[in-house]
Amino acid sequence: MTFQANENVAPDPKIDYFKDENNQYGYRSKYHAKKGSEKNFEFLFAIGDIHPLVNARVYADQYLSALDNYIRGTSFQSELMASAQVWQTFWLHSDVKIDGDPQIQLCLRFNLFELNQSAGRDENTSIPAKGLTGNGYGGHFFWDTEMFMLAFFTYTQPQIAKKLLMFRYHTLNIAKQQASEFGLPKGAMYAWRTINGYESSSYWLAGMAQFHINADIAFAIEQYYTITGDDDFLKKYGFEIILETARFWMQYGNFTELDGKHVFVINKVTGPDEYSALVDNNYYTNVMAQFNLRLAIKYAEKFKATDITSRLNVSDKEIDRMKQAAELMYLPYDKEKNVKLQFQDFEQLLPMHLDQIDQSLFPLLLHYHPLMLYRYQVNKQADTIMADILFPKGNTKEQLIADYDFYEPITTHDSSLSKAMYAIAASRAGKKEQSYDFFSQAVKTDLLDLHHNTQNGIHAGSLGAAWQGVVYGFAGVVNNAEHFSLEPKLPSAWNSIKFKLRLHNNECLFTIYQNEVHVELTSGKACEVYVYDKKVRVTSQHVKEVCEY
Ligand code: IFM
Repeated sequence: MTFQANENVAPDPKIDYFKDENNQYGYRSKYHAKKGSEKNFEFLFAIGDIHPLVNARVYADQYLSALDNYIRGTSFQSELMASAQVWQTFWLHSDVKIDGDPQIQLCLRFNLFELNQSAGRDENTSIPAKGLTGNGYGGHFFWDTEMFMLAFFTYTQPQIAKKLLMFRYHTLNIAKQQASEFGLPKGAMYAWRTINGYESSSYWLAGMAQFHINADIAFAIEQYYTITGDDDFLKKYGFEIILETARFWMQYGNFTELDGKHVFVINKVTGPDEYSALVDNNYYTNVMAQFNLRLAIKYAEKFKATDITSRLNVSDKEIDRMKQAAELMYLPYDKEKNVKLQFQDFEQLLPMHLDQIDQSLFPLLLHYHPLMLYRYQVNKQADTIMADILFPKGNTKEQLIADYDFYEPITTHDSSLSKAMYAIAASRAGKKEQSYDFFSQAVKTDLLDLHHNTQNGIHAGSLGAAWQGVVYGFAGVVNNAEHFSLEPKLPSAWNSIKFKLRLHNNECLFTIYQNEVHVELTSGKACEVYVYDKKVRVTSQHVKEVCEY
């Protein structure tokens, strides 16, 4: 869509059109307003994208006539008040207050503001990786939405989370078409980067091959369902996506013999880390695919013999195959080091000593050819560590520490999505100072332009990841739990963190101090909150319960 604003209806010769140093087009026009004077502006919109979800001509007509009617019936003052109201409601439910760190507080609020601004709300759009602030990544949507930003919406404004997931539902047919054109008879293959459902990666090796996007979407649906209990969504839309993405893994992966065992493998994929590509059995991808398959199995059993499973042609035989694949999923692991391997042959790659590389050569992607980087044990961003964060159950603290100590020294954090994830992992591993350092760099990414490229747009995923850093990291909220469950580890310099979260029909206000958690029910009837192994029950609204830890 192009947009233009003219003064006084007729194009004004005084308007100064320009192209700035970042190749962005714009115009300036100065207007000296005298108190009490009036000025008219005309806004022109041109919508010209070919979008399978939107008929541009119909959309433009409808949009412009609705806008026209709307503008005639409103005034600047009433718009200002309505906007203030929207933002007041937003902050009431979604603010995070940090007592004891004003700079981080400012950055965090900036991040939450940008997240809220950027989220699509019409089911035909998601959240671009650069929000609505720049033309970096061509306005495309990635896994950034489901894995880094959506949790914030799901826990605080689930109605927006649902709209974002509906974008994936409306593009499911395109994902199925892509799988079929690719040569897979069944399943859905979501685009790694897209604006309209179709794959837009130009560099398929590091783009399209990031098939984990399929399981990331399934993961986000499960998170939405666990937190909201929205049965209607699951039955009508969510299960179908979970099933079709699970079918993709059954087509792309295969059973084989490896190290003397019968296993299910997923070869030739690119994991989250973009300093490696087209690998066999990426740990993150396989563990997410396993989760995706188990979700499909769980809900196929829940909906067995209903019109839902018959509409989707689910058979017992298909579900049995999925069970075998999930059970036999190959997860590369070095027994001696007690470390999960990023992918099957990761240890055969050359070592890279990041501390011996000159600082001027970072980010490495701007100084080395990808094929050079792919030969080394070096990470652009959190990869296996993400799996540890998402699936903490069954992982001992020793295992987490072993993974952290293995991957942290070889990670450059050249992707802005990395540091907040390492902040969470460090917090859980008991490395308080490192956790705070990583978090504070993640949260300041855009306001302080730490990657020196905010002129191309904010790093929306990083903004959402910073929220996770506070909530999952320092407050220690256990993600996807059926009850509120917290294991706080507050930075020493902070007095408290305060935020609200929703779970089903309850909303609670949590205030976390160094040794106490205060909980207040702000809407709903009653709920249980676990703080480490202690349980408190909140039964009346606005009555504070205190739990020491
Ligand atoms: O999705 C990310 C990816 O993980 C790293 N490169 C940038 C993409 C868009 O933010």
